[in-house]
Amino acid sequence: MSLAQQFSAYSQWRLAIIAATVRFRQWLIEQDLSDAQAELRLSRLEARIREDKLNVAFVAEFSRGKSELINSIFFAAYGSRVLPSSAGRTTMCPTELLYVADKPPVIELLSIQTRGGNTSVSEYKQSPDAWQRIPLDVHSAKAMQDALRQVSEVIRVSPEEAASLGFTVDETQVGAFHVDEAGQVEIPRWRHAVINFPHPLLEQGLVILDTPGLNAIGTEPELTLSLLPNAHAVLFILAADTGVTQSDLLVWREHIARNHGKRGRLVVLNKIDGLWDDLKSEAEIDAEIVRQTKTCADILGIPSAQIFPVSAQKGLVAKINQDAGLLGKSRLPELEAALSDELIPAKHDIVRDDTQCEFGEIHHHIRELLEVRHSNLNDQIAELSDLRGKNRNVVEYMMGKIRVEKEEFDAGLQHYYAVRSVFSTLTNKLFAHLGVRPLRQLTEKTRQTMLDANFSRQISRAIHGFFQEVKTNLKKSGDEVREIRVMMDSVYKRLQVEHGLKLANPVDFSLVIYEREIHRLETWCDTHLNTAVQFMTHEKKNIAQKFFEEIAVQSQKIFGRANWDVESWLKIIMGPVETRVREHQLHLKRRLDSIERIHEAADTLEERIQELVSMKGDLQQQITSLDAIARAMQALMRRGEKRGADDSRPDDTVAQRA
Ligand SMILES: Nc1nc2c(ncn2[C@@H]2O[C@H](COP(=O)(O)OP(=O)(O)OP(=O)(O)O)[C@@H](O)[C@H]2O)c(=O)[nH]1
Ligand SMILES: [Mg+2]
Repeated sequence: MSLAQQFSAYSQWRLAIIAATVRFRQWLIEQDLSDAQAELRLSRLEARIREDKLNVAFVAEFSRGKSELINSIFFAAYGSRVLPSSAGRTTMCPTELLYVADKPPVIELLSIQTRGGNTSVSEYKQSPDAWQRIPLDVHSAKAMQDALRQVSEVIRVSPEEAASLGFTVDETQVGAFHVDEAGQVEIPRWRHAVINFPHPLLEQGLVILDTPGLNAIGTEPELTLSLLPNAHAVLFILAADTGVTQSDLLVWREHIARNHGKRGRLVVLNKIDGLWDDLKSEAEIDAEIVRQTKTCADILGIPSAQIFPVSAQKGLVAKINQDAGLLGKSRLPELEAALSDELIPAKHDIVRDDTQCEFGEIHHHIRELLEVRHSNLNDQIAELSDLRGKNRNVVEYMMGKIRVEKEEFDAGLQHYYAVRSVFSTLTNKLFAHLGVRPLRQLTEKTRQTMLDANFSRQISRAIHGFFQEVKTNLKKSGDEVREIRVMMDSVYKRLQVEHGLKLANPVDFSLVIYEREIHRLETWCDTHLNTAVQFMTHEKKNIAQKFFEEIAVQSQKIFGRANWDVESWLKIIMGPVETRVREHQLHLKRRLDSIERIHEAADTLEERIQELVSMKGDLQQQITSLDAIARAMQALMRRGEKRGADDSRPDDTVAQRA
């Protein structure tokens, strides 16, 4: 199956899960079983799956054929080159190709002058006004090419301005950013481009990142700290005509080998058509490709099998002309297969784990509630059945007994209210460390220290201090999480011992993944920033500040996610207690009501028992439906597990069975 087919099958599977989630939510509402917690968790799950993105980045030195490879893998159906690809430097700024449905097809461009300030691209993404917009006419290949040519635009500025924008101006005539005869330096016109493009794969959540070669990667914090490390797959491209040059090796070591383990990393040896030779036999050509692949593998320090030799250009031509022979020779299908093998199963796992966790817990919670109701009804039926043939005195005695039980339970609730107040004190303490506001204050303080700094040591110290405090806050939050957990443990136990309300143990929560992400940012700073600012100049201070801004944005994101998770966890551990207490209160009230009505002879005993039996029937029906929903969801999960997602029918069994 081609990448496009696999991806689309995966998307269908994802849609089926969303549909099942929506139906489950509706069912809960119809059955009057929904509560704020279930509603919140299911709607968040649905939003997460819906917005789920798959990021693929193409990284290499200039002219290795990144853009051509993107054209041949994703855009051949347009019958021509969509992204500009030509000899020399072509893609001048990092370019993201994606699709957001509520925007028209458009290219959004951020001017290179914005690099003069400290605001990072991530931050600019929050302010749409900063971007220039060029509408995209997707029905005309020619118009589209013209518009997309923007990513190759350059401007000429003075050497001083180029330096102030972070370009290393070369004294010689050969460097990438050199001074020409007129004393000017040619630099990219744009800092970043985002192309909103209704391509079928992009519509399904694929995001493609094309990067410019050269040192652009090293100077854009968003690329280094966010876009590349967060990509689900990174393709590193070499070219057969150049082999592995020093600068290829630098890009590989700095940005790929370090950040990306084997998973999600693909190395491509492009332009193998350069080795095709009519005077050589096929076997000789193949042997030459094997030899070149091995050389590259040795230099990069990876096995030959991890390198995919292809011809992006011939692959594109073959697809456009529907020439199967040439396509085979281009070896593009092998690369596509490897890419989808990297991407799709990893994606499946993430979506499946997330769904299983959220759906599983809500299902468990509701199932438990229904079982409690069921057993309460049984008790009540037994209680009333025992009264058959008994006289008024016995009824009175029973009434008194239930009243006492109810009073005792209500009195016991005082303890529960006290616990609630401790719980909110502890959570307030937790958010004082984990909240985004304290982080914002810390960021501001660090920013100010950096601005005032005159020596590189001060900058290093400011950044070090920032990370120390962030880590301390995370650690303290972890301690508070544990404290809350211990307290809830005792609440759960007490409810069981004193009132016989059985609850499964409160779930655990850990902040380890967030600690790890902060650690990644810190390690990066330790290895890059500290050496970069060793001898401080104005430009270096500027670079350090820009990187710090990106670190601040990334840290905010990490803390934002941690907050979100903690909030859900707090609801998850407190929710069942609230439900059970409420349910038990209702149960006692119902028991008392029925017996009072029987006592006043407003209802006969038999009528009341009949009513309870019919309620039990309804409840059993609900349990059966819920089990069917769970089975259907399990089947849907298994479908994603076993066959990849090759079954593309949306699942409708959930609704039918429910
Ligand atoms: N012979 C041959 N040429 C190729 C192949 N792929 C790309 N090229 C050529 O290599 C040149 C550079 O290709 P691009 O796609 O612009 O390379 P890039 O990596 O995007 O380069 P920058 O955008 O400058 O960073 C163009 O002239 C392409 O036509 C290939 O498979 N075979
Ligand atoms: Mg390019």
